[in-house]
Order: sequence, then structure tokens, then C-alpha cells
Amino acid sequence: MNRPILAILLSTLFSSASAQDTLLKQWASAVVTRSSEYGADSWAAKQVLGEPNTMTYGDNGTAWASATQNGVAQSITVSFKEPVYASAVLVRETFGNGFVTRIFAIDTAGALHQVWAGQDKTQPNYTVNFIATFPKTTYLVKAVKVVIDPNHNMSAYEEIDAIQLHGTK
Ligand SMILES: [Ca+2]
Repeated sequence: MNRPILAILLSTLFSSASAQDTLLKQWASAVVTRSSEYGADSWAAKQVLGEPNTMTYGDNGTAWASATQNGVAQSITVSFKEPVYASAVLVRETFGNGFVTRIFAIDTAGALHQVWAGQDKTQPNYTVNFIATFPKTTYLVKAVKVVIDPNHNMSAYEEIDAIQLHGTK
């Protein structure tokens, strides 16, 4: 095979592969449900939507907090505009850091799949993007449920500023 033809074949291969495999990173666009919320506006579940807007570590009304500082497990479920084959979920932690215990991916039929469980080693005192990675799902994901341990820090609320889904179309 001569070189120009090989080059054309290779570029065709790579361009079609990259169009399909481009990693899409989406911020949450809607709240599906939440176990509780501290307020109807400040600290409400809707505070996790869109891009980060909590830039300092601490108790900030621009992040979601559950109704009580400590207690039973809490969760928040958010959806995204474009369903994707998901490979990671970013949780922006802004108070009481280190509290994520489980993450579920919700497929387009509404079924829950646990995609991550483990120890969240995120340290306090800074805003941190905790990224849970997992093998790419074989189904399209339209929403995620993040489960947290409100007792991770007994003298703080565990607060989330934003949630981002990583995946391919
Ligand atoms: Ca707490």
C-alpha cells in the first residue's frame, strides 16, 4: 500500500473514532429528588445545579446541605441533558469533605446501577472535586444518585456545590 492511501485510511479511522469517543462533561441540569434539604433556596438541592459557584470551603448557602447536620444517610439525584455511556462522576465537596459513600447511575429506563462504592478520602479545608471513576457503562445514563454519610464530620454539614457526569455519546 502506498503512503498517501495509508495516511487517508488512518485519518478516516481516527476521525470517526474521536467523534464517537469525545468525552462529554456535563454539569447537572435538574434535581430528580433528594432525601432532604436545609432550605428552600439557600442550601436547597437546586444549589448543586450548573457550574460550581462555591469557591470557599465552609458552610455556604450556594451548596446543597441536608436538613440535619448529622443523622441517617442522605442522597441527591440529579439528571443531565444528554444521556451518555458514563465513566466518571465528579462531586464538588465544599464542607465536611470525605462523605460520599455510594454512587448510582440511572439508565434511560429509570433503573439504578451502583457504579461506585468505597472510601472517599477527600480532605477538608478546601473545595475539592472528588472524581469517582468506573468502567464505562454499557447503557446510557441520564441521571446519577449520590449517597453521602452525614456523620463523616459531626461538627459540620456535608455540602455539595456541583455534580458533573463524564461519558461518551
Ligand atoms: Ca455532619
